[in-house]
Amino acid sequence: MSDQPDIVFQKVATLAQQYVFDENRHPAKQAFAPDWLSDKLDLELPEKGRDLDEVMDHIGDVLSYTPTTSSTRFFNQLFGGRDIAATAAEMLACVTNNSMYTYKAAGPQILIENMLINRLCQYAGFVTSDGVGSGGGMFCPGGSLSNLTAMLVARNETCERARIWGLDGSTLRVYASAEAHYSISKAAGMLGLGTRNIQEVPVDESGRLCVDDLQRLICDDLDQGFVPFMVIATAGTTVQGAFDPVNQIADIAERYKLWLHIDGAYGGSILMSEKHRHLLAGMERADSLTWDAHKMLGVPLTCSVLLVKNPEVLARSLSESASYLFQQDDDQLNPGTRSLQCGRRNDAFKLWAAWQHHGDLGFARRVDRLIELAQYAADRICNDDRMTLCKKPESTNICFEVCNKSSQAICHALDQEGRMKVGFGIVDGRFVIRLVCVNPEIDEQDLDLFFDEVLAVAKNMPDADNACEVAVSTSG
Ligand code: ABU
Repeated sequence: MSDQPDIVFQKVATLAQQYVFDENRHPAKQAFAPDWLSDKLDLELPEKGRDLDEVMDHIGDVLSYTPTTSSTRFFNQLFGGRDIAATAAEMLACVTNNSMYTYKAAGPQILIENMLINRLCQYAGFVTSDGVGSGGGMFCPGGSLSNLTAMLVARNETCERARIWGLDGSTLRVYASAEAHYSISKAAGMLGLGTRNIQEVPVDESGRLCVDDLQRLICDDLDQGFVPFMVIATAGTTVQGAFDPVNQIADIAERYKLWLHIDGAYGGSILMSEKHRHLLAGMERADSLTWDAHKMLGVPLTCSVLLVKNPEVLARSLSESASYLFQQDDDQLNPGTRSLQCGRRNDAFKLWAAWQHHGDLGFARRVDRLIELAQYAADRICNDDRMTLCKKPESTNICFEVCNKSSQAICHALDQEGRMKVGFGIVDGRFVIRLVCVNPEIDEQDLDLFFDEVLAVAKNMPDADNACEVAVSTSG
């Protein structure tokens, strides 16, 4: 094959079409052992380069064994489906290969990114009192990095010397629910806060942070000389999809002057739904919000944004001079002055393309539909005495058990047999199957099929108890 881009791009289009065609025919792939797959695919790096034809064939082989995460049988993670407009833009963003640090290097892509941040801030209620201006933000490579950036900014705004001189010896404390995402603890380790200084606040029976416990923990910490500086509310917890009560948490944050961050990596998109945005009531009182468009909005991974109410805080924590890079245009057009990264891929273009295609109304419909599907799944479980629903779902995750059968074993068997991918979590000290309704391409028949498959593999399994020995945090 010639190295001519047009010929290669034709081949890419053929491979993409083939992948989607196969995905429709075989929506789930058998899980092969890593060793077997390494041998089968010959993944070794050659010393002498191969002809491009051969490379493309090799790429095709790898694709044929790559899990189909956009299919109607993928329920394993908090993303799913394939938004075609966003996928097209993502592919083209690779072709243009801009780095999003300067206007000089990315041109209109920076204008698109700034506009998206502005619109998302409007949804979050991060607007100035005159309603004209808005907060700021930054696209980050995933929700974990958005959360990390929020915690960095909050730390530096509280402890002004920290960026220049390091922490001053005071023991800063962060509060987040026991169901918060593991990135919070990870970030505390990276930021010199210490993982032990994340105070795990107990949750209620729905998996929502208990505000009374938050208040109690803060008072105890103050009595002991700790310095509370940040509280993180989760909007859509990883396992149960629960929404912490933002307004009540905001009351406490205001009382103790804590930075209020909302980890809406999963559930932030609910802000686009008139019908369900009440789940985030009080959002506008927060200081920052993590919002992953690659979850409920279906944009290809990764498309995460950190929004901040005060647009200046990101630069205060992250701006450095680099005369070789920032050579023209004002900082507003040079996002590298307020980003964790230097080289930064363009994650905005695909969201912009999806927004062009669906509009606000289409995104709202998408969110509403996901919640409708989750309700259908919950009803199915309630109406079948072979299964038990753990909790009434608050949003799009449904946690359930098949009576007397191991949730872990069911999930493994479904994967091994190539029937579907679904994961398990822990709720109230029990292993449960976590069904995630995040792909709007799925319909009621697909969910019926899901339960048929679950019950079919469960039927042949020995009885087991899902109780887990250690009551561990269910997050992550
Ligand atoms: N943000 C990470 C989500 C992982 C999961 O789907 O469980």
